[in-house]
Amino acid sequence: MAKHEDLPVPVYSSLELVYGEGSQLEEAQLRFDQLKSKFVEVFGHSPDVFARSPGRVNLIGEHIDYEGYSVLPMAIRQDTIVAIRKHKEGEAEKLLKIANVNDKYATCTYPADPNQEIDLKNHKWGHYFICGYKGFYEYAKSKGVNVGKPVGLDVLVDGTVPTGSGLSSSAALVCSATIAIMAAFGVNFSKKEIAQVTCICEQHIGTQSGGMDQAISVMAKNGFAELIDFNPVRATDVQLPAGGTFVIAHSLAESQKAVTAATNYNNRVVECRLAAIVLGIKQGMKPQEAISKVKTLSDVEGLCVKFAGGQGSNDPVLAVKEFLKEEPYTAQEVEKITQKDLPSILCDNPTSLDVLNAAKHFKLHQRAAHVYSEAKRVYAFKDTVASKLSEEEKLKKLGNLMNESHHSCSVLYECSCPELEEIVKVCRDNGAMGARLTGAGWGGCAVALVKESIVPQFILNLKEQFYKSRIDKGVINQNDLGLYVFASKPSSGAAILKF
Ligand code: NG1
Repeated sequence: MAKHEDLPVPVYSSLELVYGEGSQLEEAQLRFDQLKSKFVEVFGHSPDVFARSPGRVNLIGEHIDYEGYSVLPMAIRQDTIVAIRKHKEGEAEKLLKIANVNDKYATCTYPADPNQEIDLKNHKWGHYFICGYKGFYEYAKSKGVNVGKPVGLDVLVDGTVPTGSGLSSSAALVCSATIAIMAAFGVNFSKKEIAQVTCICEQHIGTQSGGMDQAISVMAKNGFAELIDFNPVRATDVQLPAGGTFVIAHSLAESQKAVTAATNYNNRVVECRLAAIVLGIKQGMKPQEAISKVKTLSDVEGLCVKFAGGQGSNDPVLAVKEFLKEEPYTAQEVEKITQKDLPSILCDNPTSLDVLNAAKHFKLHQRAAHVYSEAKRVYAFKDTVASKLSEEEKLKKLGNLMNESHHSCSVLYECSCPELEEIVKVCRDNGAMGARLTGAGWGGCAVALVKESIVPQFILNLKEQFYKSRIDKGVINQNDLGLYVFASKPSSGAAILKF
C-alpha cells in the first residue's frame, strides 16, 4: 500500500469528507456558498475549483523543526479556503488578482510573472499567495512538468485561522494557495512533495522557517496528531489519550513573525547555526569544514552525544555546557572561533544580514540547550502516549512535558511575552495538566491540556479571569470570544474540492 505521504492531495466533491457532520458541516456549506457567490460578484465568473488547508496547534517541539528535529502538531478545524479561476491563454490581462472575503484585506494585484521578486519591505497579505505561485512554478520546472505560459488568475480567499496567533494562518494560506494553483493547472503532486514545496516557498516571505506547519496542514488526518519527521518529511499518526482535550487560548498579543523576523524568528535560526558551528569546531572540526558542513544543531548532535558518552550519559546538553559559555557571545568572539566573518559564513543571505545588523550579541548556550532538550521532549511525549500507563498518569506526564517545554521556550529561547506568561499561568491555576505557548511565540496562543470532564468550566474560568478585563477595556468584543478560546480536536488535512 502506498504510504500516506506519497499519495496526492485528495479531491472531494462533497464537504462531509472534510468537515464531518452537524453544525460544522452546515457552517462550511454556508462559507462555500458565500465564497462562490462573492467570486461571481467580484470576477463575473464561477471559480474552477477550491482548495482548503487547515491551521495547526503544535502540542510539543517548538523552534526545532528548522534544526532538523521532529515535532508533534495537530491540525485544527480553522482553515483557509482558496477559490480560483485560471484565465484562458488569449484572455486580456495577465494579472493575478487576489481578493479576500474579509474587507480588512484589500485586493492585491500582481503580474503573472512567476519570477517576480516579493517586495519584503512592503508587507502585504497577498504576498503569501505569491509564495505559493512562485513555489508551484519553481517545482514544476525542476520536475520538467510543462505548465504552459503564465496566464491571469482570479482568486478569492476565506480564512478562519486567526492571524498572528501561532496557529499557522500563514502556512494555511500558502498551502491552500499552492494546492489551488496546482488544481487549476491540472497537476497534483504527492503530499510529501507539496509539504516540501510549500515549506521552501514560504521562505520567500523572509522567514527562514522550518517545515512543520506546511507538513501538518497537508498531511493531517482526522482524529490524529502527527509526529512529523524531516529530511525526508514524513508523518506518523499519534492517537491522543481520550480523557484529555487541548484548549487553545489566545494571549491577545499579536505575533508579527514576518515583520519582526530580524530580531526574533530569523535571529534564533542564525543563533542556532552559529551555536552548531562553534560546537563542531570545539569538538575537533576544522573551522572551514564546520562552516561548510554544519547547517543545524542536529548535524553536530552525534559529536555532542559522543562527548556525553565519556561522562556516562547520552545527553547532548552536556556538550553545550562544556563548550558554549553562558554569557552571550559578541560577533567578534564568534569570528575568533570560526576564523571567518559572520556575513560570509551566512553566505551574505539578505535576511541573515538583517539579523546581524540588528543583533547586539548571540546567546549560543541557551539556544542550543533549548533545541536539544525540546527535541527529547517530543519523543518522551510520543512514548508516553503509546505507553501502558493509566490514562491519569499519561495526562500528568504529558502535562509535565508541556510545562517543561514552556519553561525552556520562555527562559532559554526567550520567545514568550508577558501576555503569554499570564495566560499560561491562568490555565495552570485552573486545573490544566500542562500549558505552554504554541507556535513561534512572542505573542499568539497558548495550548493547555485539560481533562475532558472540566473543559466547559475551565473555559468559563479563563473568560472570567483573563478575557473579561480585556473585553471591558475594549481590546476584544464579547461576541468574538469563541474565536480566542476554544477546545480543539485533531482535524483533517488539505483537500481539493470540485463541485
Ligand atoms: P508559526 O509562526 O506559529 O506559524 C513558526 C514556523 C514553524 C516553527 C514554529 C516554531 C513558519 C511558517 N512557521 O510557526 O516552522 O518553526 O514557528 O516552532 O514560519
